[in-house]
Amino acid sequence: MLIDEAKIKITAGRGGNGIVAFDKIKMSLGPTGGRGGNGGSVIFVGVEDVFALNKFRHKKIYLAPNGQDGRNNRSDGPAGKDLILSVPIGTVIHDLITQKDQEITEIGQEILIAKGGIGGRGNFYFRSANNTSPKKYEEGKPGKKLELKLELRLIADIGLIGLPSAGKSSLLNELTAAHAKVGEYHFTTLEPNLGAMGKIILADIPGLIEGAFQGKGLGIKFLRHIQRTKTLIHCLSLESNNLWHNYQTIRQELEKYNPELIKKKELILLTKSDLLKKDELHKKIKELRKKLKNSQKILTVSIYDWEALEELQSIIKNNNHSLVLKSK
Ligand SMILES: Nc1nc2c(ncn2[C@@H]2O[C@H](COP(=O)(O)OP(=O)(O)OP(=O)(O)O)[C@@H](O)[C@H]2O)c(=O)[nH]1
Ligand SMILES: [Mg+2]
Repeated sequence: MLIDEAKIKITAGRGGNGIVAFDKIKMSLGPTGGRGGNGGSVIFVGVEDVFALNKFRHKKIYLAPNGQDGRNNRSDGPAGKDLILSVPIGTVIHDLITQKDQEITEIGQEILIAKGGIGGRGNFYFRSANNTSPKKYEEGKPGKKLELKLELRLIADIGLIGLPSAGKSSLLNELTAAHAKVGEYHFTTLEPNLGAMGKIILADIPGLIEGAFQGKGLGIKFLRHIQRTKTLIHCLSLESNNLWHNYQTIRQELEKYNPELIKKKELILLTKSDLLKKDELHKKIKELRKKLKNSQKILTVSIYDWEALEELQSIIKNNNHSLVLKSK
């Protein structure tokens, strides 16, 4: 199961206290109390593994270790170790109190999200000409505490969308080395699948239906994964006798979710062309073209038609020079 959203609480470590100490042999040599170590910080780091949010499903509270108190002989207490939490690239870290968002977009990228508290100074640091035996020290400061929502927005170049059973997963499997589950029944795909065509990442999004926006079917929560794609491949099964209606159904759900989605570059892909005779196919394309703006690109494909699959692959490649992932 792909966990793409998690709420967690994190607390950075507290700084250790400074201490009061004096040279034991000769009191007159003065103060020697060291500084407390800094508390550990909480740091997020980007990784390729899209399942990296799964660990937050059960464990919700994360504490970085505290710094230790200062030591005698002017020694500082050891600092608390930073707590490193790995999250998939494409994770938005949302601060639930300040509403501020930060994003992890690259593998290895680090974001210091909660800084550990500073250790307090020991009495060694308070010595002066007037006071050669100070008993003053500072307490360590608390680490930052945050409530966060982590939200994964897959970084795919291309999103495959459409009604259930339009053939999205079958296509993903043909175009990439993915092994997405394919089934005759609706809603075979319950979570987005990813596949790579060279450096181009394709996301197969679970089927949408009319009313998905209100939670019908699997709802629209997976649409967040195509917010960053530049191109959508809208799959329409040629089994249907009303392609235009099917097309509009999906477009409306996209628009209700985010009007920006329907401004994305779109390729209309008529799937399962092997099920129709040539004249039937042409009739359906003609009908659809009448309703669409002329500029709209329509392509037909079947998973049993190698030529069409190759053409689709080359169109995707040629249209995606600017979409190639930086981190790949
Ligand atoms: N004849 C024919 N059948 C196809 C083709 N592509 C997919 N199918 C069949 O259509 C059915 C649905 O395919 P899927 O790939 O699971 O469809 P999907 O769009 O991923 O469906 P959901 O995950 O439920 O949204 C399966 O029985 C496939 O074998 C095709 O090109 N030709
Ligand atoms: Mg599917």
